[in-house]
Amino acid sequence: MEEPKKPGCSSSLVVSLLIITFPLVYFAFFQIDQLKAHFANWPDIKPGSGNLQKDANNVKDPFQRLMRGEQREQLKKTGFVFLSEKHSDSYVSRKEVRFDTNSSTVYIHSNQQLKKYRFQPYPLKDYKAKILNLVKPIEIQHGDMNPPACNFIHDDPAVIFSSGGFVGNIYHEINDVIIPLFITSRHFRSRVKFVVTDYHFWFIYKFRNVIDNLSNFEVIDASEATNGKVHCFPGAVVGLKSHGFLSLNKSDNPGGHSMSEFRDFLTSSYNFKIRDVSALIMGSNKPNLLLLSRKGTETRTILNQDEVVKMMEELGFRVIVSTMKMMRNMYDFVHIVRSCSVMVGVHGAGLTNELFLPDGAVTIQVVPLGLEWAAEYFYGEPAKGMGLHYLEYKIEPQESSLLDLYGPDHPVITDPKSIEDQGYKNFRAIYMDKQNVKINVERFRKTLVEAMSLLGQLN
Ligand SMILES: *[C@@H]1O[C@H](CO)[C@@H](O)[C@H](O)[C@H]1NC(C)=O
Ligand SMILES: *[C@@H]1O[C@H](CO)[C@@H](O)[C@H](O)[C@H]1NC(C)=O
Ligand SMILES: CC(=O)N[C@H]1CO[C@H](CO)[C@@H](O)[C@@H]1O
Repeated sequence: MEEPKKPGCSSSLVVSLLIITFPLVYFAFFQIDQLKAHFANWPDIKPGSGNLQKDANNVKDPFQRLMRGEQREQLKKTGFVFLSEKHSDSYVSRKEVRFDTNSSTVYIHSNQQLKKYRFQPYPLKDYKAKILNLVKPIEIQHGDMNPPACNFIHDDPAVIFSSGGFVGNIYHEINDVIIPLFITSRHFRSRVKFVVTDYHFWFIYKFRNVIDNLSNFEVIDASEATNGKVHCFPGAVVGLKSHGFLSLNKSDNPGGHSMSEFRDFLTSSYNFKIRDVSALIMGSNKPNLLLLSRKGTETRTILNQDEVVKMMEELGFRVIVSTMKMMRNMYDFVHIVRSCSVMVGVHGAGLTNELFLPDGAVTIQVVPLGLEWAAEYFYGEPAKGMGLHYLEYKIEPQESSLLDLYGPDHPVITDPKSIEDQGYKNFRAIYMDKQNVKINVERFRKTLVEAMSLLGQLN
């Protein structure tokens, strides 16, 4: 993905549009003890002391794949590289790494002059100010110093990353952590340990199917709870690589990881039986349509949802309306998504679930006033990259709750751009946080008919 194409759109606008709601109290729904039992059988880490000599000779390639050219030469020569890229900073060491979780410092001893790097291991580098207090920085000390003794010695390399930031919002969970984790670690072929700063157990649990299929080992919690522990690894990647919003670039490092590979990986991790939408709509079954309901969020909800559902049913869809309760169980929910030929939602994080739709399915985004660009950029473009059909239904002023609030002649209605130009905070407060939609069912019907025809259900 490229940077925002829209002229005059600032970085802070981009990220702020992303931050939709704050952590749903996910863990509250789980019996933590029971779940911990799930992890109890994973290979354990070995307690130890003293020094670790072994370098990661057996895993040279996975490190080298993360960079090219001069940097790769530097890695071969010195064993380490600091990578400063567009979306993230990361540090790669093929030499022994000691991570003191208490001070959040990574030590790599060598005879070279001591160098220090400090960064947040979270791939929203472009939006540093926004994640400032949400991601604990890591300091790297490389060179001539006295590293602390090891409390734990590991035989496999580590990928160290944060599960803080905007985790709690599904868009960010997948965009900021899960896809970058896949990009950074897939080619280690599960012989890699994940060390998580700003650790949230519920997050690791929620994405256990994905994480279990990227690493053979128990996730290591590097948050405050484990103060005073020094973990030693034969090599490490600190920080995650990102290729841009909800996307993967096959040509970029480490190479070969495209959106289609990521979707294959999801298919295997979640054990999806169906790949292509054609397998769903064979025979006389009505195609399933998932309507992402934002009821309970009080913004960007469909005020006449019942009427909309009725129209969809009349057209021949079997409509499944998502509820908050349904979404709490990730595994079950993504299987529901996979059973659908069409997913419909008003602009918002729920549309991230398009990742789980079968190939050839249709995403329909309802675009409220003022949010055309964000809609296209965050969900429309990515949908096309996923092998999905993508349709938009742009609402008209009559369909926005803002019309009642401001009247037809107010610039909020007539010229959203002018409001945006006055600053993002106010723009967001109006268009993102205060806008519901009352859909013109007759007009929307045409979009649904188009979806039907894309599915080959109309002659
Ligand atoms: C943890 O870090 C704090 C502050 O840097 C330090 O005072 C304390 O001694 C450290 N604790 C351990 C067990 O190393
Ligand atoms: C993908 O990566 C390559 C190599 O880094 C780069 O030249 C290209 O511009 C990237 N494509 C996109 C769409 O970002
Ligand atoms: C448990 C699980 O989902 N394993 C899968 C992980 O990924 C590999 C390679 O894609 C699959 O073959 C496994 O079935």
